[in-house]
Amino acid sequence: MFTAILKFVLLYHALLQPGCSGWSKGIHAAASDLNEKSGLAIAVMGPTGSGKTTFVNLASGSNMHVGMGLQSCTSAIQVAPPFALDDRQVTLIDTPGFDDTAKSDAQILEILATHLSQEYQAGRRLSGVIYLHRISDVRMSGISMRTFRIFRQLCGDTAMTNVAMVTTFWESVDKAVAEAREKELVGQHTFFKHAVDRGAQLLRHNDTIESAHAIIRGFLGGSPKPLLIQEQIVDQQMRLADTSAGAELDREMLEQIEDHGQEKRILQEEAEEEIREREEQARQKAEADMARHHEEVARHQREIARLQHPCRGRRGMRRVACELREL
Ligand SMILES: Nc1nc2c(ncn2[C@@H]2O[C@H](COP(=O)(O)OP(=O)(O)OP(=O)(O)O)[C@@H](O)[C@H]2O)c(=O)[nH]1
Ligand SMILES: [Mg+2]
Repeated sequence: MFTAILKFVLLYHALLQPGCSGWSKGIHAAASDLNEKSGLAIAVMGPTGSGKTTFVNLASGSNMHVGMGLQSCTSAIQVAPPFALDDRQVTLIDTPGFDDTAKSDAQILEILATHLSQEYQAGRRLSGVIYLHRISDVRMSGISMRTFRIFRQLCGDTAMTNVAMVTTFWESVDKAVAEAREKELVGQHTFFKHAVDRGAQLLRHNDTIESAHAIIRGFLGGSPKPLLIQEQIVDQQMRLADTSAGAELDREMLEQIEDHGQEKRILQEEAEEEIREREEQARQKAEADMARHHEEVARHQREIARLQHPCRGRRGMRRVACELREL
């Protein structure tokens, strides 16, 4: 199933290059120029619109295209020019977000997997992964959870110590509300608890350079670790569809297909019920029309009979008088 879907989306991907891909393509070429002397490499991931490109721009002083409307923006990997932080050279890797408006999650996973395995094969390791999540989201939607589950399988438990779960959009929400949401995120296994229990940091970003740099500083003392997907594709020679992230995506897609099937069944039942109701209403109307018609006919027949026999129904002298008048 996944392989077929993946083939389709790759073909689709080849035909379609949306929105701000011009930028992305130019910067994508720089990915191969990234060498070990650049120092620390950190990937920034997360759902579309969570602020990945904004974060990378802010921290690195770049000017990559940021989404302004409802459409997803970054459609390919973008490697920002390295910048100095303390005495290290930091390279941030901006990624397209899951739940993209123009690309399926399978396409996004393919883009991430291709880049990550190429880098790993070339001996370049990530020192960290930043996963952004909007604290302004009223609830952890099904899409956010799906995105996070795929991300978890992409990193694997061992690499979680090199992950920072970073919440964004703090200034867009009342602080008490945002703090309550943060508590919920870290308290539930279906949300971020699983990652935090395995060593991921939970941090806040308040959209300033200082906060972006403070988050990155957390990685300076650590050592690079391969992500699970890198080991599975490069070391274990697995096909993307068979990797943990690929299998997770496959599961998510099957669930979605089942949900759609169920939704379709409900809609079909509702449509059939409506047709039955309309048919019943039409039948009742036809019966009422027919009864009215019979009543009209009967009335006309009574009128005709009265015209033909005007004295019928009268008795005694009144009938005699009537019949005399009719003569
Ligand atoms: N208020 C607020 N707005 C933000 C923040 N981060 C990003 N934005 C805005 O959110 C919008 C989307 O930001 P992007 O940086 O393009 O998001 P992205 O995660 O790169 O999105 P994709 O490229 O589509 O995956 C832009 O209008 C940003 O200005 C933040 O921390 N606070
Ligand atoms: Mg972006």
